[in-house]
Amino acid sequence: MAELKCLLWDVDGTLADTERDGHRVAFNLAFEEAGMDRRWDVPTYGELLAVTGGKERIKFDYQRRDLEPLPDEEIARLHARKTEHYQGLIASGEIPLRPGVKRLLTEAYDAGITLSVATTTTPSALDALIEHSLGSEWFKQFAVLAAGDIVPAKKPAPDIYFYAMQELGISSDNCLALEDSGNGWLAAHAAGLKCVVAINDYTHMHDFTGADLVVSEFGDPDAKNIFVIENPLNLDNLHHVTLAHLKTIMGA
Ligand code: XBP
Ligand code: MG
Repeated sequence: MAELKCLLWDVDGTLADTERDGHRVAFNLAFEEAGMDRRWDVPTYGELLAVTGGKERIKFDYQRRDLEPLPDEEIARLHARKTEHYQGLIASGEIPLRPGVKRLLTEAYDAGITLSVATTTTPSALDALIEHSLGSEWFKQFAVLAAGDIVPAKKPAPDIYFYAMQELGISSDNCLALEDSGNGWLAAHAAGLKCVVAINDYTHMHDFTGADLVVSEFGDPDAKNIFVIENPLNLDNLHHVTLAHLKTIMGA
């Protein structure tokens, strides 16, 4: 029976709802500062989330409007400023962790489960979220922070998961991924991982067929019940998601 030894966490949309009020706003501040008239409203940004990675997303926005592409160096400059704005927004403390995230992280860490991150976002954006939303003591509680351009192919490619597992020296038989989006689920699945999905406003219409559990959020014991969207293993007591649930999924 496969034993749960490691949790691989996605970041954006999973640890915190960073996209609408964090990344999106930061892109727009960078566009404004650069004198561009482009602004990404909430629905438009939802469409652009089809492409992961901020630089790739800017490029995609030009492609899909049949505009002449921006040079890569200009995209890189814009994106660097976007990341600085994002760090400022995160430092202001306006984007909390999602319900149940800190509880589940703590429960797993205390039980000796290795914690790691596998994300598309830029390392300095991830660092800001850990420092301001979780607390800097968490830097040493994650064994590996796999992020951004360290692999050339971003999610839905499985590469960032393969990279994290290689760094950890662990196989997919002993890891479970936590995700929020269709691209994240596809990446985890292609890496051979079991996967629990906590949806959000941008991802609730995505296709999660085959995921091991799909819920509205991880939830907390003293809060309202979570919504269970897909529960193919018929897990019970899903008032909130616990480490025991994750272990059952791993062993199934
Ligand atoms: C997150 C992303 C990232 C962020 C923006 O996807 O796609 O690109 O939207 O971050 P996932 P950067 O949650 O699947 O990792 O601008 O730093 O790329
Ligand atoms: Mg995500």
